[in-house]
Amino acid sequence: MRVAMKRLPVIATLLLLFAFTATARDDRPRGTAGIFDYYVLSLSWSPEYCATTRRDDELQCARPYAFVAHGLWPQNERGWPQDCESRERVPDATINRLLPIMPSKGLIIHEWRKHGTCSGLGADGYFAALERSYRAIRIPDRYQRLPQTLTVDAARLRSDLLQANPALRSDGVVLQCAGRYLQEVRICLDRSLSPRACGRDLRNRCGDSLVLRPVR
Ligand code: U2P
Repeated sequence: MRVAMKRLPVIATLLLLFAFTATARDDRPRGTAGIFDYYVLSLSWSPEYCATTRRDDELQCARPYAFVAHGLWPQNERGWPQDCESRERVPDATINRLLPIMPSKGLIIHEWRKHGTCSGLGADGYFAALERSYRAIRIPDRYQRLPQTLTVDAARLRSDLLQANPALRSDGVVLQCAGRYLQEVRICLDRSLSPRACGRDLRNRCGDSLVLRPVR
């Protein structure tokens, strides 16, 4: 009994530590499939990803991709649900069909587990929605073939995108940068995949002028 009492502070410290690391590791509770407000279609500027991220992803970075599909994220007006319950796996045929626009098998599987499971659509329905929303966006020619680094005003990039896609709303497009470098364009869509305004927590993270690494 006395030994147990002596160990009490140690046990209490261990319990506190465990509780703290569990919270730090995953502060987002599991979402519920199908319960969300809208979607964010996230387009990644592949040259930036390939220049800055350590990856074993030969396919994406061995080829001259420009904007690739990062994901279609079920989103709430604040925050987003993730890692919803599902035992479904992404069929190989779906992966192969997706690779031309989302050129990483690892990313496809990750996006399904983290976001797709929350769509409530099942893997086929989710990736069909992702494909449909990606293909509906017209990327202006200027950004498809970019042999040299391009420095461009954020306002110009936004207006080019809006001009090429008149249905998009200017409050439905947000840019994401790392320093001056463009990483992503995020486009907000309602649950039927029509353009809508982004939630207030989705903010532009680029300065007035930004840099696109070349497509090679
Ligand atoms: O921004 C860093 C990563 O956080 C996840 N993210 C971000 C914003 C948002 O609205 N929804 C969202 O999921 C993304 O994580 P990933 O899907 O890449 O694991 C994003 O890359």
